[in-house]
Amino acid sequence: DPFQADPVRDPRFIVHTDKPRNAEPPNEELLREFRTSNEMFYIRNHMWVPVVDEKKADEEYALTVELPDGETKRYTLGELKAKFPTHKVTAVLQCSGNRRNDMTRHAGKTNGLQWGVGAIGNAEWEGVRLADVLADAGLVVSDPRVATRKSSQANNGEEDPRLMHVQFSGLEAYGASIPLSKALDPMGDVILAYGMNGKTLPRDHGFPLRAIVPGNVAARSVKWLSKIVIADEESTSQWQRRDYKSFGPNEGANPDWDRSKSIQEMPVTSAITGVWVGECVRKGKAPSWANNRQNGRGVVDVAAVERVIGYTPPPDPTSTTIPCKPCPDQTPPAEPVAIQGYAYSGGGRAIARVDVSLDGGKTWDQAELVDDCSPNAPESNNTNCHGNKNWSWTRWRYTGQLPVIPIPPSTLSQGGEQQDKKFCTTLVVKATDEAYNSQPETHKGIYNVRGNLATAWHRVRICPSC
Ligand code: MTE
Ligand code: MO
Repeated sequence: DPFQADPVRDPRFIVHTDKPRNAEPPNEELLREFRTSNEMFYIRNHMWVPVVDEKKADEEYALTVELPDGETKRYTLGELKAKFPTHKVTAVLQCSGNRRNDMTRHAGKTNGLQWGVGAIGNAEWEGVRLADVLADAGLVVSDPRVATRKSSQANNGEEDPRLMHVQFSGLEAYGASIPLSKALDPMGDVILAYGMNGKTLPRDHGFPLRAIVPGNVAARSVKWLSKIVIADEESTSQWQRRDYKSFGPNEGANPDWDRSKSIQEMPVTSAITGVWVGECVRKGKAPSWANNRQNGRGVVDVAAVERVIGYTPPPDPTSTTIPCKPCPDQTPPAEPVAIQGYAYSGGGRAIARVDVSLDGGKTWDQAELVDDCSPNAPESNNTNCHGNKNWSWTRWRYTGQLPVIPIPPSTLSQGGEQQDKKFCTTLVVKATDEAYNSQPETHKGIYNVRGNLATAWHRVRICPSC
C-alpha cells in the first residue's frame, strides 16, 4: 500500500477521497485568517505522498534542470537554499475544480471531485526564484519583448520564452508545465518553495520542494518537485494535455482535448463562506465585525431584533433550511444578516469590487473589502502580501437586513394549524477584477464535462422560518 506512509491529517477536513487524499476545510475554517493555516490548507493529491527523509533532505534531495540542448544541472536542496536569494510570495492556490459541485447542481453531471468552495487557500510561500535557478543553470533567452521565433537569425538562435515551456515533474510521476515567459517574468514571482507560512513545507503540500506559480491554476504548482525541463512543447502529462482544460457546453463527454488550451491564469471567482442570521448576529455569535458595521443599508440595529434565529452554514452552503419555530403572524420581520467570503482573480489581477444581493439578484449592494494587504492593514497582523502583483484572495464582509418576504398562501395553515412557514431567499455574490472581468450569472453557459472553472455567481439559499 503506497499510501501507508501518508501523513496524519486534521480530522476537521471534509474528505472527498482517502487514497489518494483529497480534502477541503469546512467553511468555518476556510476564512478564519487571511493566510490559511498549513493544517487546514486543502489537499489535492493524485497519488501517494512521496517519502523524503527530513534529516537528509538538504544533502540528498536533488533537483535536476535540463536545458533545451540536453545539458543538465543538478542542485541539492541545500545548494538551492545556500546559493540563491530567498524570495517570499503570498499567493492563492486554487484547484480548477473549486466549486465544481455548484456546476453539477445547476448545470449537469461533471467528472471529477465534487469540491465545495474550499479547494482554495492563501499562504506565504518561501523559496528561490525559478528565474535565478534557470539563469544559473545556463539558460540563455532572448528579450521577451522581441517577437522572434526560436532559432531565427534575429535572435542568434536563442530561445524565445513565449514559445517555450517549463516542464515540472514530481517524485510520484505527476507533471505539468507553464510558459517560460511566466517563469522569467520579473513581476511573475514564480518560485521553488521550501517554506509555507514560516514553517517547513508540509509533506502534503510538497515537502521538500514545490513550484509555486502565483496567479495560475494550482495544477501547475507541482509538488515534490524533482525535475525541470525547458522544452519547446508543453508537458506531455495527462494533467497538462487533458484534465486541466475547459470546454464548451456543446462538447459533451468526448471533447476535442487537443484543440482546447490548457488552463493557466485563473478567471475571477468569489464565494460565500459564512452566513449569520438573527440571533447569531444579535447575541454576538457572528464574528465581531458583524456588529454595528456601516454598509450601504446602514448600521444593523441588532438589539432591535427580538426574534431568535440562529444559523451556521453547513459545509456546503448552497441550500439550507433553518428549523421552524411557531410563527407570530404571517410575515417575518426583517432579520439582520452578516455574510463573509472570498474573491479572487488570476494573473495577479486585484479584486475591484464585490457585489452582494440578499434577494436573489433583484437588488445589489457592495460588500466591504477587508484590508489585509496595505502596510497598516488593521487586521493583517502586519501580514505583507509579499510579491509583485495581487496573488492573494480578497476577504469581504457584508451586513444588512434580510428582505421581508410574505408567506405564500399555499404554505398557510390548514384548519388552524401552523405549518411550514418558510421565507426563503437567495444570497448572491459576484466579484469584478481590475480588468472589469466579472463572473457569469449561471453555470449553464460555462458548463463543461470536466466541471472546471465553475465561477458563476455564488448563490446560497437560506430559509429562516418562524
Ligand atoms: N503536484 C504533484 N506532484 N502531485 C499532485 O497530485 N496536484 C496538483 C498540484 N501539484 C499535484 C501536484 C493540483 S491539481 C493541485 S490543485 C495542487 O497541487 C494542490 O496543492 P495542495 O495539495 O498543496 O493544496
Ligand atoms: Mo487541482
